[in-house]
Amino acid sequence: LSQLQNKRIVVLGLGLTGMSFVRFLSNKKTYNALNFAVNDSRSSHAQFEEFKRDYATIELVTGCWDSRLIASAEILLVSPGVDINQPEIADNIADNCQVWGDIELYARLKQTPCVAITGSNGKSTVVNLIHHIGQKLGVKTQLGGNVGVPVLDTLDTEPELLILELSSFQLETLTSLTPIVSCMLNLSDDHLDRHKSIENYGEIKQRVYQGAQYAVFNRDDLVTKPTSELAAVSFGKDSPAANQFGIIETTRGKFLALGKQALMPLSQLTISGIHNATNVLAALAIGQLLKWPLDTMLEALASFEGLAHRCQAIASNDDIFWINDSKATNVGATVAAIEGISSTIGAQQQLILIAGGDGKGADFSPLKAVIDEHVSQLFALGKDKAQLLALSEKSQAVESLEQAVELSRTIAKSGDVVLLSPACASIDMFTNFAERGQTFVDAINNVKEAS
Ligand code: UMA
Ligand code: ADP
Repeated sequence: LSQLQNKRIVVLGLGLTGMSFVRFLSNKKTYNALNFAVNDSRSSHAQFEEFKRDYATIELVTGCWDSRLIASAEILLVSPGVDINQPEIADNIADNCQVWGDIELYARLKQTPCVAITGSNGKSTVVNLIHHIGQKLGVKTQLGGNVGVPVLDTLDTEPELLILELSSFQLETLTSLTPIVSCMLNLSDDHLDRHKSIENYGEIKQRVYQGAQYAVFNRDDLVTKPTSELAAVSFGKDSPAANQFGIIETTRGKFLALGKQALMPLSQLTISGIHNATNVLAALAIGQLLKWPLDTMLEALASFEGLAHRCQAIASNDDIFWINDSKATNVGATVAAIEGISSTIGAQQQLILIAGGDGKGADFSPLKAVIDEHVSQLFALGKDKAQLLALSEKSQAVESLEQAVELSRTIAKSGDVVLLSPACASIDMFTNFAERGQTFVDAINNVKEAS
C-alpha cells in the first residue's frame, strides 16, 4: 500500500474494473482513503450518475481523455478496455508515471496462490472447469479477472486458489503476477483493431508465463509454447507422449489420455466438440500440476454443466435444434463450433448459420472452407455483414437477429440445426454477448408461440 500513498492517482475508465478501483481506493476502513481522480472518455452513462451520488467529492472528468489529468498522474490505473497506446493517452503519460491494470495492482498488494489462463478462446470454460473440479475436491477456489469478477473486489476473501482468466488487455499492463501454473490455450485472430498484428497479440499473450512456476500449453498451436525456459506440460488432439495430455483411439472409441493411459471416453464428456475435449485436457493438466488427484478430477467432470451462450442447446417445442453460441466473438470460435457440431449431425441434416457483428479488424477467410463444407445457408447481420456475405453464395443479409430466426425457421426441416455463432463482437447491435444470446433465445420462443 505504501506504493500508493501520497501519490497522484488517476483511474481511466469507469466500468466494472473502474468501479472496483474506486471502491478499493476509497475504502476508508482498510486503506485510509487515497487521493485520486477518474477519467472516462464517454460523454454520458448511467454509471456516472451513480458515481456522482456515491462519490461526490472525487473528481470525475468525462467526454474526452483529459491530457492535464493524465499528465499529472504518478500512478495510472487503467481499465482493460482502454487502449493506453492511443496518442491522447500515450503522449501525455509522464516519465515517472507507473501504469497498472487491476490485476497488476492486485499482484502488488497480495500474493494469493493462483493459476492464470489466457488464450483467444476457451478461457471462461477452462477457468470454470478448474473452479468446478476444485470445489468437488474441497479446495476453496475463487474466480477472478476477465470472467467478470474484478480481482480487487476479491481482496477481502482468502481463497486457497485464485483462478484468473486474463485477457490480452489485462496482460498488457501486467508484470508482477507469480502464478503456480500459467496456460495459453490457443491463439487466433482477435482484437486486432487494438493489437494491430497477430504477432504482437501473441507476444502480449506470452506474458501470461512471466513469473510462473509451471506452464501448460497447446502443442497443436505452438505459439502457445512458452518462449522462456519453464517446466511445461502440453495438451493436444493427438496421441500424447509420456506425461503429456492428449486423445487416443481405442477399441472402445476415443479417450482422453495421459501418455498411454486412457482416462475417460470423449462420449462421456458433458460439453461437446473436440475443442471442449481440449479444454478439459488443459484443465486436467493444470490440476495435475496443482497436485490434484486425477481420479477425483475425472469424477468431477461428470457434473460440469457447461456455460450459457457457448454452443448451448436451446430447448424448443419444434423439431429444430437451435444452438446459442453467442460467445463466439471471433473467427476461431465459430470455426470450432461449425466443425464440432457438423461432426455430430447426419449427412441429411442441414446446418444453418447466423453470424455477423463487429469483426474487430479480423480476417474472416478461415471461415470460408468450413462454411463451404458444412453450412447450407448463412444469414449475416451487423456492421461487418458484407465481409461474411462475400464468403459464400449461400448467404443472405438480414437486418436483425429476429429476422434471421424467422427466415431460418422457414427453411429448416425437421432435425436441422440452426447455429448462432457470430464470429464477431456484439457491441454494434447489443450491450454484450449475453444480451445477443438472450435475444436469440427470445426470438426462438416468440416464433414458437406464434406457430
Ligand atoms: N472506456 C473509455 N474509453 C475507451 C474505452 C473504454 O472511456 O476508449 C470506458 C468506458 O466508457 C467504460 C469503461 O471504460 O466506462 C469500461 O471499461 P472496460 O471496457 O475496461 O470494461 P469493464 O467494464 O471494466 O470490464 C472489463 C472487461 N472488459 C473489457 O476488457 C473490454 C471485462 O471483460 C471483464 O469481465 C471485466 O473488466 C472484469 O475484469 C469483458 C470482455 O469483453 C467480458 N473482455 C474481452 C474479451 O473477453 O474478448 C477482452
Ligand atoms: P473465452 O472466455 O476465451 O471467450 P469461452 O469459454 O467463453 O472462451 O468460449 C468462447 C467461444 O469460444 C464459444 O463460442 C466457445 O464455443 C468457443 N470455444 C471454447 N473453447 C474453444 C477452443 N478451445 N477453441 C476454439 N473455440 C473454443
